[in-house]
Amino acid sequence: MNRRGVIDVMKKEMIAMLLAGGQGSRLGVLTADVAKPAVAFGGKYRIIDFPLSNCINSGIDTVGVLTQYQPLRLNTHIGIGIPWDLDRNNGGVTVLPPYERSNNSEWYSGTANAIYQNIRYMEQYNPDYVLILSGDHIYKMDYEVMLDFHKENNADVTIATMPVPMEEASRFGIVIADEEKKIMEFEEKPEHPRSNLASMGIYIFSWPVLRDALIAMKDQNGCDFGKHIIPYCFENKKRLFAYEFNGYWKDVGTLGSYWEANMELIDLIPEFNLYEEYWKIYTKSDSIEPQYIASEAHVERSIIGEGAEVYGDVENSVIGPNVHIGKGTVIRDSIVMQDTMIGDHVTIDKSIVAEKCEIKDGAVLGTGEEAPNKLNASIYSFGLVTVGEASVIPEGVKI
Ligand code: ADQ
Ligand code: ADP
Repeated sequence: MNRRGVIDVMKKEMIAMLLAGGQGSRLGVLTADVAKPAVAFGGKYRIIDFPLSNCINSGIDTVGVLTQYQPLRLNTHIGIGIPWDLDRNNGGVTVLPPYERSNNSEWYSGTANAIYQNIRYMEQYNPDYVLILSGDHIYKMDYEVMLDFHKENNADVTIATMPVPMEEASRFGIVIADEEKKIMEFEEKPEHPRSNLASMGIYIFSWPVLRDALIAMKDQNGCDFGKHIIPYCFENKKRLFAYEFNGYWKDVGTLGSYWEANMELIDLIPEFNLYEEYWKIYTKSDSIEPQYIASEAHVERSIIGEGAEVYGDVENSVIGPNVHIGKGTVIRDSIVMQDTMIGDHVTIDKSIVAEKCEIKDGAVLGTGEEAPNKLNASIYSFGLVTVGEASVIPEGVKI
């Protein structure tokens, strides 16, 4: 209710701000032309579908998506949010491109700076809480449960955390919490981590606390949550709590982790299950004709997207929509993204082939050699062979 006694229809208890602007340089040729959150995943989805679906499944109906790097495909994918039921006039999904460009840079200067630039977007909903999310994690999480935890602890900031292997801890923000889960220390990507409880880069802030911190730190160069906002909250004696998450969560920031997360989908009892009725992952889907598996084809332990046509052998692989796989071709332990044409008698082993490629007859990808590829800069070879979007691999070439 506002002072005129009118119910404030824009008021939201919690809104989400989804950071989808990172360059994703560690994904190499896969992100040469598309933002990391727009990269295909699991034969049907794009990475951003996971946090967006989590929002809608958690009852959050207002999501701002902060883009910056190569946002075209991301924009087309999100559209007006229909697949996630985020297309209402009240709230819904809003793509927020950078508008205040700092000194000859086209970028938001850091994660928190990106959020700061959209302070008015957040204010219009007069939220009690703001949820900050990353656009490049594969997981299912009920943010509502995290919000309950935040409220029970009367927290100012709640950070979702997960134990990670000690040897990987220095890639993350590291948290030291007491028995009540109150955070005693936080260090962003410490060289010598003293705990293996990692920040998942998912935060709930009580809105006035976030607002003050963003304004106080606004002139900070490259203002970032882990480097500036969280330390600022500490210095100002805010109540920070660690919410421990126990489910599957993967930061698919590297080619290895991206490949692994796809492979984990095809286990008999996958560690990460796409088939749960109560927590659906929604995506933009075109109406594509059914897949066709020819009599000479042989398919084992694989995900095959709609509209795919298979005449060869596919084992332990994730094949996207509208992929053609020719006769006598063998695909093993690989990811092939949508609209790729694979000719006859091709071998693809432990490789990632991006969208719209053409792999001509007799080509061999992934012969186990680790030599750098000299053929074309859009192809990487280091254990995993990676072929960038719209590449053409000529007949008989070995990579
Ligand atoms: P990082 O993984 O290094 O650390 P960061 O590069 O800050 O994450 O990116 C977070 C998210 O924001 C990504 O989804 C990225 O795409 C996006 N992004 C990056 N810069 C952006 C910008 N300027 N505008 C819009 N979006 C942007 C963070 C935390 C760590 C934590 C890990 C967990 O800082 O403490 O451990 O996430 O993965
Ligand atoms: P990665 O670390 O693989 O590149 P991220 O998605 O985490 O992937 O994106 C962070 C990347 O985004 C940084 O490595 C950096 O290259 C780029 N980036 C983010 N903000 C800026 C900025 N203000 N100016 C230039 N590059 C930026």
